[in-house]
Amino acid sequence: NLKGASEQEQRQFFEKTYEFLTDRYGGEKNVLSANVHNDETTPHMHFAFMPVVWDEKKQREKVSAKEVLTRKDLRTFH
Ligand SMILES: [Mn+2]
Repeated sequence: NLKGASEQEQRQFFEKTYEFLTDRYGGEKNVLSANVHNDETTPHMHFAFMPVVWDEKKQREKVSAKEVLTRKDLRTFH
């Protein structure tokens, strides 16, 4: 739990989390915002991104939350 962590540890945790999510969802071009909230019960991050996938047929990227946020994605998310 982050409550017992020092400020520096929390910072490192959120930086790692940001890197992980950014990497997982296609790089910084797809990141809309990332904000850490400390004013609620537990420190947490809000991470907003564009769900982009490669469209094989059209040979270009497309936006599809349905294809990015699959059951498998959520299951393997830790
Ligand atoms: Mn919040």
